[in-house]
Amino acid sequence: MQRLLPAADAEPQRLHAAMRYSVLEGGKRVRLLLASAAGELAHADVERVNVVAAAVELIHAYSLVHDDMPCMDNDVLRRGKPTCHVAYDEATALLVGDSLQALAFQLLAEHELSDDPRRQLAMVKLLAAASGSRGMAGGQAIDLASVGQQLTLPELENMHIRKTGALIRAAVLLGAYCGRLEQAQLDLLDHYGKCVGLAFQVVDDVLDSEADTATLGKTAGKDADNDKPTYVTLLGVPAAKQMAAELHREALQALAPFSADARRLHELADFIVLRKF
Ligand code: GRG
Repeated sequence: MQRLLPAADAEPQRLHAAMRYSVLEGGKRVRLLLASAAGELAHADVERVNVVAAAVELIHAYSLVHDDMPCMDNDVLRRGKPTCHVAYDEATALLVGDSLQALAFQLLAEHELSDDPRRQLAMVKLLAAASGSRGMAGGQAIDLASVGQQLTLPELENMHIRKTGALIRAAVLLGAYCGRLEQAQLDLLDHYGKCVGLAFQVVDDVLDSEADTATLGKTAGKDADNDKPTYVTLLGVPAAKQMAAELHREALQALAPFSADARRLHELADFIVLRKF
């Protein structure tokens, strides 16, 4: 990503410096690592996998920059540092998000990612669908509309499958698409991605209620402060943890046929569920 982002001294410098700040300064890199591990399982070319992994991470970084802005979550801390609009300004943060999103699709368009051009087009479509109004942005819209509302468990799940799950699921598939796998194998990985994507959010809700701001590097307890429905408010902490454990088990089950090739995806599922930050 150091290499793929515009240099901080390239014109317009302030925007490029803010883009680099928002992408390169910290973060767990879960989506990037999932794409990379799925590519490894598919015996894909590493350079190709690096491009799709970076594209997914750029979309994620854009979503965090916009999510933190005063018109959305209005947060001042991200990855242990001032959020983009605080470190720079609101207009710059808006443009950072726009530019990171555009750069992600530029990367998918300008690098050869598959021997089959139809597969490459499908990859562009997959990332667009995961990011757009039926995926992450749509989930965010439902999230904003849900403040102060009571959601049922299926409604909450629908929101999170879109807001958080869609991009995580796409990360796994995009990595896998760089290699050559049978459709049945792709279906198993898709199921793995769906399970870890939802598990990620369930764990995020638990951490928001249990961990402190210093550990998370972002403001803890925001969901309760904002009166947002979460797995914790709906189910309570023990049942939310139980749900994460079940999703974890289901994700590992999907990996079973790949045996040792799936070692890194296995480790990432463990990390997603057992993480403390
Ligand atoms: C603004 C279109 C748009 C979407 C925003 C992803 C998102 C939608 C908002 C982020 C708010 C949030 C806290 C969501 C919960 C799960 C989540 C995505 C947490 C942040 O992801 P991590 O923990 O972040 O992977 P790092 O910093 O490690 O990359």
